[in-house]
Amino acid sequence: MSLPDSPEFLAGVIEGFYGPPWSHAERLQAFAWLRAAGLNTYVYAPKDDLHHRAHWREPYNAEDGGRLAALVHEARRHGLRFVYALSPGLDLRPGDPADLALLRRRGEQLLAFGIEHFALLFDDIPERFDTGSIASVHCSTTNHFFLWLREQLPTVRLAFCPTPYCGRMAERGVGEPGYLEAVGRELLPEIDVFWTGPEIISRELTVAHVHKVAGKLRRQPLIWDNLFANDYDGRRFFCGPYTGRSSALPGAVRGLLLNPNTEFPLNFVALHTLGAYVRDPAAYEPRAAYLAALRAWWPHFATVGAPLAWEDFVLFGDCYYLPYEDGPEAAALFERVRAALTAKPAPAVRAQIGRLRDFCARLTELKDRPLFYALSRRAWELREELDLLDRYLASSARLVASDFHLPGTYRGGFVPRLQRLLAPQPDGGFAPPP
Ligand code: GDL
Repeated sequence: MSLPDSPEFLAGVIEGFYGPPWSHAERLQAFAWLRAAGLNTYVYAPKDDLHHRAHWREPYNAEDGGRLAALVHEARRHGLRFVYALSPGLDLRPGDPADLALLRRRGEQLLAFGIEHFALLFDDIPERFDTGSIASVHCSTTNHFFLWLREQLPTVRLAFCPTPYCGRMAERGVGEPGYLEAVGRELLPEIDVFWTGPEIISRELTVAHVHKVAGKLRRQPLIWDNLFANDYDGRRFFCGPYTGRSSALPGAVRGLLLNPNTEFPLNFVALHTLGAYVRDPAAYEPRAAYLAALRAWWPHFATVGAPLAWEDFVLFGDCYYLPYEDGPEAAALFERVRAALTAKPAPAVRAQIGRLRDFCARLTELKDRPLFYALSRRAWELREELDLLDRYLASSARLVASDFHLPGTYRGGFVPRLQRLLAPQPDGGFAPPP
């Protein structure tokens, strides 16, 4: 049985997003945060690292290889499991002995760097094999790699990411119908299988859901959790608590790995609340864990000027909570502002807006410059909106102009115009607005 306190249970981070990979220094910082949060695993899988995906056949040159070997060494020093993932699916030639040899050549070099735990990922790839079953090709490639690795290193571990990696994809027959059942039959039972839950970004993960997929896969899944991923929306980031996961989940899976915000500095709360959840899922209380993690993160918000206010920080964090949920203070502010629009003037609401707007502006004073750079565009945008609302609430007119919010520059651009062409409907579909 997998238990969170067993070294076999993987809990930590998968650097598995699109966009700029973390730097070496950020990964070292990630190791320190993982250790402080009581987590045990880091998975190297940055989608846009050429050696991981587009150029998966290419071994590292001496300089890059040296840096990776140093990273592996540091992970071990921090007591962490280092997992190296390869994504050969973009252009893998099914059953081609030359490709299998190239895969082994990558494995050889990575083993020489001290890596003992691997993954092969087949997510987000074109569905274009015209011969035979795609699931069988993925399973036989992975089985081949695993058996070869095990000859080199008997204790090696390997994980596999299927092409349909969430409930919705499996229902739609992504990859091919019956893909998961084929994995259950054909993938060697020692190999772990990644799963993101009912959705790519799963609001909830229940034991019932996981049992159902475990039945198909014939093993407990290894959760690749995209709750905090923000690569799909450059305007957002997520610093709310790990939540929506049943307290019995850790007993039903082989591990929980967060694929978090692309901007490394924004992941403090994600990692620390995952740590609190894994330590004691039954006692875990998301809001309390959030506030405790914010407290621990607060020193990073020291400024070169007067200190920022803790209450403003909590409200700011609540504005960037979770994909499906604003934090309670942001949700309350939203309702107050909405009500004030038709009941002007609203001095109390304006005062709160003003404080949050000033907090955003003063982030420029952060001593932690990488943190400020990660926040700056989002905080700028929030500040702009608050400023416009404040101007509106300050006037008794129904129509208010602002010299700082002008057509063309403000909310301008091709993408926002495209976005207005189709409006989301209450049932989840899209249609042109009336
Ligand atoms: C995905 C990708 C992941 C990406 C995430 C969020 C998996 C298995 N793959 O589908 O790389 O970061 O969505 O956009 O989750």
